[in-house]
Amino acid sequence: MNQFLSVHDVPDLLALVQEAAALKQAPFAHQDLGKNRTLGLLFFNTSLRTRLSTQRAAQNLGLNVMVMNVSQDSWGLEFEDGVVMNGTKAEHVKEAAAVVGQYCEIIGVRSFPTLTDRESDYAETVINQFRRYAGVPLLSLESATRHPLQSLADLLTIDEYKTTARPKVVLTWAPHVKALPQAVPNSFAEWMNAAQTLGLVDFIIAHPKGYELHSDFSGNAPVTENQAEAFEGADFIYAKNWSSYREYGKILSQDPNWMVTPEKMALTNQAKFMHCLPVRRNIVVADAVLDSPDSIVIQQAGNRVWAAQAVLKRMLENRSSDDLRKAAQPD
Ligand code: AN0
Ligand code: CP
Repeated sequence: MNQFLSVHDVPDLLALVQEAAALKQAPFAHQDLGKNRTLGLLFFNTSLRTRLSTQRAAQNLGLNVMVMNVSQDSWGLEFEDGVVMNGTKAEHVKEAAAVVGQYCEIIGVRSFPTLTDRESDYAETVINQFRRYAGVPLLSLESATRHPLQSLADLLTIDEYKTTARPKVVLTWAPHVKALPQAVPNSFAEWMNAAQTLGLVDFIIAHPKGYELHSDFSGNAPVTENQAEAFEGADFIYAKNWSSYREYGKILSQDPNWMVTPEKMALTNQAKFMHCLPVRRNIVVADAVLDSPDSIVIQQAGNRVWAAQAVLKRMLENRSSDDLRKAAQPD
């Protein structure tokens, strides 16, 4: 695997989920794979799970890890080509990414969207510039429009907790006090649509008017504005807030009626409750749901280790450090 930026980088979805499940059973089976090689993790935004689970995954493979909060500790980066750099940005990504690529065999980048410039966010300017200039394989730690390590962990979790061969999975919008990216729901939808094609799930999306995701991500999934109807017979409820794509980055509703409550969970087929975390209690989901035995958010977050480990293993295996550099040459 030369890069992991979306589900499109995964040739065999089921095999990758099975790989993650196998690593969970035998975390240290490939401890030599990362020997004398280094993973660099660059964070433009805050993180708890992604930062720690990816480090843990790397350690399990014997990789060295370097982590940097680039927006705080490094030079301000310019991402546009051909600009006169007479503003506040001290360094161009062209040099910065290439330099980090000299120190690491794989680079991971977390960079949230601006939520103001839709065109630049959906062009994935930041992650694509790293991809162009890093010279080594790139791992998304959540980009402007996607969070693939989260989605892989989500699919592994659904596979572990399903009680029927083809569970009904509901992605439901929920209220929030801040405008949040579409990355998690975009990515979840993209992965669930791929899983549905393989006959693994039945996937449906519920959100209030105006919260439609870009059709590249929602695909052919049924969409309803009736949350209660979506919950009927559901096996998994995946809650997430996101801001509007259409009225880009805007909060159109904070309707508390969309919070996930025990009354709504009672409509389901004793569904498991999922959320990528961090979650705001009693805004997105009621305490009684999050604290119930049907909530699997902690197990879901735990699975981030195996998702990251499976991806790092696929990037490293059967390749020398030179091979990794050659494979990452942009097309
Ligand atoms: C981020 C988001 O919604 O994309 C990160 C989630 C993993 N969440 C917040 O900013 C609260
Ligand atoms: N779910 C997730 O990616 O969490 P962090 O933002 O804490 O990494």
